[in-house]
Amino acid sequence: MFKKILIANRGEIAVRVIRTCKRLDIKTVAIFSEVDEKAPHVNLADEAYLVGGPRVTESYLKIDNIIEVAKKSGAEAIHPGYGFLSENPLFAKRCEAEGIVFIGPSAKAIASMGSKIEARLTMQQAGVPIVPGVTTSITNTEEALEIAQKIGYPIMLKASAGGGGIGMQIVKSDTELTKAYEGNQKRAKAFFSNEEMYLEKYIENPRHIEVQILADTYGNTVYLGERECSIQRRHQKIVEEAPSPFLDDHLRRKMGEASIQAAKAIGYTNAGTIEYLVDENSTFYFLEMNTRLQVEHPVTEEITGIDIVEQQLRIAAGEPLQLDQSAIKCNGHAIETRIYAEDPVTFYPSPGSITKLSLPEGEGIRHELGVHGKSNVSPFYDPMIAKLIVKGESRKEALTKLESALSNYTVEGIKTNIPLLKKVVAHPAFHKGETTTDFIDKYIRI
Ligand code: MV4
Repeated sequence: MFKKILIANRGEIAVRVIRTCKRLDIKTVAIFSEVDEKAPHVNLADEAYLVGGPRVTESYLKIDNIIEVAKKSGAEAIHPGYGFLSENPLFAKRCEAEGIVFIGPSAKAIASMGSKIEARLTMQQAGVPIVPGVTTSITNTEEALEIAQKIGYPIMLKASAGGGGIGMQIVKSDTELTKAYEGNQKRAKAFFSNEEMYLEKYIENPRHIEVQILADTYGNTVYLGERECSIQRRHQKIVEEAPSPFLDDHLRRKMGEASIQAAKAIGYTNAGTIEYLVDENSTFYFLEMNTRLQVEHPVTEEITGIDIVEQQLRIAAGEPLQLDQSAIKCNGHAIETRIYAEDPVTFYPSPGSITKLSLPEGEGIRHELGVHGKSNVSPFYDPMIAKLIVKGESRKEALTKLESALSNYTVEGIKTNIPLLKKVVAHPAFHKGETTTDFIDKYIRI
């Protein structure tokens, strides 16, 4: 196992990785920007180094500076967390070239899932169901129209380098497609420096269900059940749970096995997530693969009892998985809510100084925190400041715990989305498990 690793991240996820390292007796090296000197991750790590200015491009994305700190501190490996450099194949490659272990998959596996068109083709060939549509890029409007008519409207026009909701558009007719085509292409070019686009059938009001996998470097691959992540706004998830209230054991196994095929098809190693859309008829379609640790990993940890960060470290250190599929059992029900420093109505970020922070405690309540009681929430970074995770024996028990925990959660000095989360969690449709991607629009923002 590693003796010392660098964590190329900040906030709650840096704190989360440090926690597992402490338990495994691994020394930690934090990096920080000029405005993060007093951040919790800096204080908790064994060593911490300033890497640059407040902007992420000057600090948390500055590959040269991060590599320099890794070398100077003697870190053997780098954990990228999520966001930032976690899905940057150039960074993974650079680590390798410098003799530092990247705690994640190979640069090749990252790149193969970064191109959504290539990902679709690979998954189709591996026998993983994909959304009906093309597996090559569309080159002009005429071709787009011809294919759209074959697929049948509504369709979705997506940027191949996109993902997570950016660079995609619903199109309902030939006229709309003609209008949407060039604009979407321009945006794809501006956002991703890549104008490749593709078309898919639009799946209406789907659920968003993802499968967590672990794959070691010896060809052992397992799935750790699924997470239901349908409740989101502006393509950002705010409530996630495991297991999904919608899946039965049969569908769970089918999606789990498809996910193993997906991972094997690209020689995947480390922890990864395969995202699916699931329609009302329980048909599931591959959407994207996330080649990193995800924000919502704690709900899987709660029901499986497996520390996913520990598994990432062991896999990266070259240890074989000690878990086989039959040993992985899911128990109880876990729900995560993401606490954002934002206006609960407009969803605009609300940076500023926290003046008071008081958290509910109790059995089955877990916190992942990126701030403390005197933190200044900076406008330079993602406004997610914490996660509240509850676990109960049943979904009902977890829900009761969550409602009470949210009402005892106090953050003063800044606005947060806690009022919105309370509304979601108290809603009868949420209690019934009617969690589709249109939940917020349908039930909350009336
Ligand atoms: C879709 C879709 C319906 N049909 N693709 C949005 C985020 C990105 N990961 C993919 N997204 C979607 N792709 C087809 N063919 C609906 C969505 C979608 C969505 C997906 C997951 C979670 C929330 C969502 C909210 C709106 C739309």
